[in-house]
Amino acid sequence: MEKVRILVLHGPNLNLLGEREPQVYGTTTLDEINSALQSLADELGAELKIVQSNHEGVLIDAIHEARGWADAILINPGAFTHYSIALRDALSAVGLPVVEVHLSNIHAREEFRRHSVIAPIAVGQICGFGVDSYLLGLRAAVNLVRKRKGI
Ligand code: CA2
Repeated sequence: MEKVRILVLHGPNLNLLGEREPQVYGTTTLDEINSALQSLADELGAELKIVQSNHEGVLIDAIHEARGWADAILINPGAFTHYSIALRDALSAVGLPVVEVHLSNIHAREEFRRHSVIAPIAVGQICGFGVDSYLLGLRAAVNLVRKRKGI
């Protein structure tokens, strides 16, 4: 079975997961999320490249570098979700299918979190399921690549 390549991006402050605000974001650490993603990727026949950064430009560079390698992008843009036109433009420019995920239900939180500038250029958004948002998002990304490429 041909491998599907997925770039996984974690935005700002997600490196703090499990250490602060467990009532909002849970007790799972980013390393644990990445391990769960890797196990699922192995099961699904997918290859992952995982990047976390607190810097917009680093995320944008990773998106540019995904051209020619990745089949799709799974991204939790963190707070950049709500205002980074630069991140949206980069995602849009590379033309790869994007799955947006969030640990929390952004639509049930403060008004400023209810709007995503990424959502209109994403294939879809999954939010509110904690770590499962990522796992569901990975399944969605792999399935849509297999369907589009017929592999
Ligand atoms: O729910 C999500 O996944 C978010 O993308 C998380 C972002 C937030 O700005 C978005 O509105 C929704 C924040 C990630 C910050 O993560 C922390 C983890 C531990 C302690 C503090 C922040």
